[in-house]
Amino acid sequence: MIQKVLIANRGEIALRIVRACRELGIKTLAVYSEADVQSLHVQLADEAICIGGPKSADSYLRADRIISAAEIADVDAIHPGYGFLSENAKFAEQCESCNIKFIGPKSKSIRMMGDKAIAKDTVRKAGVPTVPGSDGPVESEGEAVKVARKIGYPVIIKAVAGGGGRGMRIAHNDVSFAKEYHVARNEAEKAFGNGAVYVEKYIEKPRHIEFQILADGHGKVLHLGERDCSVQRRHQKLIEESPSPFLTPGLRKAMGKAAVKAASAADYENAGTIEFLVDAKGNFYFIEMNTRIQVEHPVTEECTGIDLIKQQLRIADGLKLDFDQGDIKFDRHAIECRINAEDPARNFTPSPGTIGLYYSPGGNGVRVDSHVYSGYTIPPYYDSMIGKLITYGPNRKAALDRMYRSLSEYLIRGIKTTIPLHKAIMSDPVFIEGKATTAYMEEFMARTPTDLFT
Ligand code: MV4
Repeated sequence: MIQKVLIANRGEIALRIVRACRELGIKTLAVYSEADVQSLHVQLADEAICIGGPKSADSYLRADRIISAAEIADVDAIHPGYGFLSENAKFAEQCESCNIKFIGPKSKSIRMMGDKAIAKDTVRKAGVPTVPGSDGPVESEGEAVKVARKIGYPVIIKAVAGGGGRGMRIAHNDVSFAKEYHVARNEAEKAFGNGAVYVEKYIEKPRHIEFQILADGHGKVLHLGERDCSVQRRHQKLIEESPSPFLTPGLRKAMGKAAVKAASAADYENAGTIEFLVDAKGNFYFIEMNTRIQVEHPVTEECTGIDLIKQQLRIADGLKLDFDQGDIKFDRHAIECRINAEDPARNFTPSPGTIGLYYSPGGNGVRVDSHVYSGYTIPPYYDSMIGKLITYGPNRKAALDRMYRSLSEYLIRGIKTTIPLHKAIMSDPVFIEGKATTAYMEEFMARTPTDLFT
């Protein structure tokens, strides 16, 4: 049985994992960088070990130091959180070979789903709809342009090693294709050390809808419904909600089935997410699988009442999921706003610094996942998310009204945050009507005076 867990992460997710472990009677070891000494997860974990300098490359990405800390403190398992080493197949493998349980899927599944062309091919063969395009990576410009002409412009060129929107280029005709193909290859080579790309039809203004999966090590694979993540900017999600205001019961059922099929095809174990694009007509296409717990997991937790981090720990312990698909109730609406230390009126420039007054909202139907507090200094080395505000209620209107109310109560002085932006979005008719696509943020920023955010 898992008795002690090393948390290979920082910020709100590290704190979230400490909390789940504490409720299960599991001891925790925090590892932290020199910039995170005053972080709440370090204070609240049972033990803490400093693993290096402020830069991620000197600390949270140092697999060797993390595994050394795990051995010194004699932990049974490592929870990687999201980002950092969470989707690093080599790290999962190192944990496995050191007899430390990696709380996540098998390294084989991470590697397979990390290659976006193999992932697509695997789920397509299992009968899951994918976007029309090349069969796997394209080998030359000649082959690539043939595929582009066959499926018809516009097309999107994606890096096999990419994901999350990194290394993607759009082309509208043969001339732009020739250029974008080479840009995509060069960018992919530079960013991932792997220039392989594949081509697919570009779906215009799609919705980004993902399904939460839980799979145990005994062959049971369940989905916990969807999250609509269409409100994003430069591939950073800002708002996620469930259920999606766009899905009909029929479409939801078909996508849920497809998500379970996709995870089963990956021989998946633990928590994961199947990402789909959905076009205006309601056609849906698998695009990729995320083999980690995600930032937006609380949305699903508040809709279903299922604690996903506890389920991850149970699954890692070899236990069976003790409920079935039919037992999962979807009787609430939940929404999450990511609170970033950024100035939305100044093109989202990061706003690190010391928080003066901090007062977080509460009351009915409100959850705040955050590691910050009055007097906390946000270091400039990591991403700018300082908290997540989640509200829920019996229906979408109740959850949205509660979100506006909670945003109005949330006081963070001394730095700029995305709170005023979220208030403006909660008041926007397009968002309120549930009409947001992935093009929403760009359109919203273009028609909204930035002084609304100051
Ligand atoms: C696409 C797409 C349209 N067509 N694939 C973005 C995140 C990554 N997981 C996949 N993404 C997309 N894939 C096809 N075939 C649109 C997106 C996409 C996007 C693309 C370019 C610029 C902004 C975007 C915002 C959301 C989704």
